[in-house]
Amino acid sequence: MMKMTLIENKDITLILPTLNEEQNIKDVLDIVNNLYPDISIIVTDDDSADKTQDIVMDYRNGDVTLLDRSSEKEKGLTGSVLDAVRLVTTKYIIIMDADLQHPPEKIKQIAELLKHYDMVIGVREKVENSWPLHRKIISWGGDALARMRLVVKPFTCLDTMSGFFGIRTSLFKDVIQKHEKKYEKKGYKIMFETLKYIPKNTRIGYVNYVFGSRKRGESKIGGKHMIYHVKSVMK
Ligand SMILES: Nc1nc2c(ncn2[C@@H]2O[C@H](COP(=O)(O)OP(=O)(O)O)[C@@H](O)[C@H]2O)c(=O)[nH]1
Ligand SMILES: [Mg+2]
Repeated sequence: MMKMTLIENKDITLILPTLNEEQNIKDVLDIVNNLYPDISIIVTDDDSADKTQDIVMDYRNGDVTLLDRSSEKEKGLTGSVLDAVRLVTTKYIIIMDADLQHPPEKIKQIAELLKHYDMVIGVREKVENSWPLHRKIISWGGDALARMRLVVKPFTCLDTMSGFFGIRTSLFKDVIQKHEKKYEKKGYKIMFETLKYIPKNTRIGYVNYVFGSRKRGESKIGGKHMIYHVKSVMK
């Protein structure tokens, strides 16, 4: 009889990067723990000035670890996720924003596809909020540059600018070990950077999602992140 390979919640670590998410982090942890009991969660925080870290430390549901990067000199979203990956002991990793713009319900679909693919990318089929024009241009331009950079690859990524994705831990650790120095640690585009370095034969799956609007707190993305992205495209 063929053995069914099911990915269980305990095989997954969810990495949530945070910077001043006191208004969102408890809801995110509650929703994820309710939907996926036994999942491991790492909140990787870059010295939030608000109560984010206190909320995570006091949180008593499920398996939640706080990675406190307060003493880290080089802060940044990508660097904080790379550090979190080092702590992971489960077979699979899923990275998700901690502001509910990425729908936690989609974790299930990403996990299911990880049975068949090495990496599963969340593709924004719709952006719910009304982004200001400059933000649209940044996103469109960033994607165009990233696609050019990836043209040498035997795959076409359907959303290079997405921050919601899952990956086999051993593959991710391998890529990071070999290419860590080249990652733009202060940047936002860790998924794109990983695509630059993954082996040619990596099997990539896709899951569509609606990029929701940020209901609480503020976006931290700014002009400097565009520069980090351009630097990354050129590397
Ligand atoms: N650890 C860490 N997390 C960050 C940093 N900047 C943003 N984040 C988190 O990364 C996620 C996406 O950031 P956000 O500002 O919402 O970007 P946007 O959705 O593109 O506007 C959120 O969970 C943020 O709290 C950072 O420098 N370090
Ligand atoms: Mg956001």
